[in-house]
Amino acid sequence: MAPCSKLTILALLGISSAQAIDPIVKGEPQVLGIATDPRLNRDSCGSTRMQNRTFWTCRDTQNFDDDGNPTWQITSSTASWTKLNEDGSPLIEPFLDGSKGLLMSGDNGLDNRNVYFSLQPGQCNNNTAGQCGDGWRYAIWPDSPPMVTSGWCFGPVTAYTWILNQHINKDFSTDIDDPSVTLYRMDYDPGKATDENAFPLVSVVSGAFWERDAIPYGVYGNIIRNRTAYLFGQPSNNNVALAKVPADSVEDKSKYEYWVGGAWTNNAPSKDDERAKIPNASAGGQGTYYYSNIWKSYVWIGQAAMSVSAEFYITTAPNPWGPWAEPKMFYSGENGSADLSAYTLQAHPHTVPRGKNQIYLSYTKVDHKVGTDFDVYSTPLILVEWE
Ligand SMILES: *[C@@H]1O[C@H](CO)[C@@H](O)[C@H](O)[C@H]1NC(C)=O
Ligand SMILES: *[C@@H]1O[C@H](CO)[C@@H](O)[C@H](O)[C@H]1NC(C)=O
Ligand SMILES: *[C@@H]1O[C@H](CO)[C@@H](O)[C@H](O)[C@H]1NC(C)=O
Ligand SMILES: *[C@@H]1O[C@H](CO)[C@@H](O)[C@H](O)[C@H]1NC(C)=O
Ligand SMILES: CC(=O)N[C@H]1CO[C@H](CO)[C@@H](O)[C@@H]1O
Repeated sequence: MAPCSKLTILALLGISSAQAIDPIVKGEPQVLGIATDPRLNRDSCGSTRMQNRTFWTCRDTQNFDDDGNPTWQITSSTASWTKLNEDGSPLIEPFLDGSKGLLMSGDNGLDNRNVYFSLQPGQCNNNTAGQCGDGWRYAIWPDSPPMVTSGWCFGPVTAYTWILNQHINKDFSTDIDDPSVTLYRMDYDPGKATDENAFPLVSVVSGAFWERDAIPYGVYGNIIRNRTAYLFGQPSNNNVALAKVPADSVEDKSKYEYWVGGAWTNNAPSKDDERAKIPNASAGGQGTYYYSNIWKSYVWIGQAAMSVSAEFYITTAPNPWGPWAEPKMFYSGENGSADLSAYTLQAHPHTVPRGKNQIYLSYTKVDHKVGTDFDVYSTPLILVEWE
């Protein structure tokens, strides 16, 4: 399939103007099936496009045993590839069991045991889960998909992900509310790749790109437009703040600017600075930021704060810094049967064919496997049409 059109390039350059819009769902959203690597039980997948394929990163991953039960060993992050149709939409295939969905593939190492985003020294990296042996673990979990900063259409691809150096107890409580943040870089050259199952190589740019108690810009979401990376951060007080940096200078902290009190400044605000807060920039939970070419609008889609159900919210804005509209609920998906029934609500804007007023959604659905002690995780994929 053709990786890029002239319109894509114009959109990346940010030539068109922007506006806020009022999204209305057209008809009944369609559940297309699940996105799955049938070998794996895992959660919290997000996706980005790398030229002619979709690249996914996910959180905690277990293998299934022969009875279809998850095995004990946890790997804190893994990756996957999926295929696209000629028009850029996800390739939905029939599966052997009669269902259908999006087949995720790729090599997560021997017995799927490679941690994709490496655990750093001091993060109990003697095991793939970051378990420290006393109920505590370093949960090195991506909150948003990799941000591609070059190679959108051809040539080598560079991408980045910021991850909180999160230290949590069994009950998810933490001893550090706002941990430091590791910046990971991914490098991949589709034209030169000889093994289609190999993933982009990951390296650590900095284990503390944002220091402890700083605003974790980039962790909560990102948008690339006009060769600028807009990076959203949400510290533990739940305020959403914004920074920007030229897309080719992500690793250079001196190039960052911060949105404070309605203007850009070179001085990073403190996490509790109310002037850095962007009202209504999300509904509070995990989600996805993007720029919609058809709406000419910035969009956030995701979950409400403290929710564990598959209720999708949306808000839009003419600029990344707002004003953002009041978030509204637009779709309620099937909840899982487990207590933590649904989370990691995501949008997949890069798979919307040119000219279509649509969005693809996914979430982590958690079901209790009847007659066992196990929870199983799935990733339903939904297509929404807009008026
Ligand atoms: C990993 O290291 C931690 C911290 O040193 C230790 O408590 C834990 O028992 C180790 N785990 C394994 C599986 O060796
Ligand atoms: C994607 O493009 C590469 C060349 O850049 C090619 O080798 C590969 O077969 C293509 N894959 C798909 C799924 O179209
Ligand atoms: C794109 O960036 C350039 C240079 O930073 C700036 O002058 C221009 O106003 C920006 N365009 C838009 C649409 O934001
Ligand atoms: C999912 O759970 C929420 C919260 O309990 C509920 O409001 C919603 O109706 C449920 N969705 C479906 C499709 O049952
Ligand atoms: C849902 C939500 O957060 N709404 C807020 C949008 O912004 C205005 C102005 O700050 C608030 O009053 C709303 O509560």
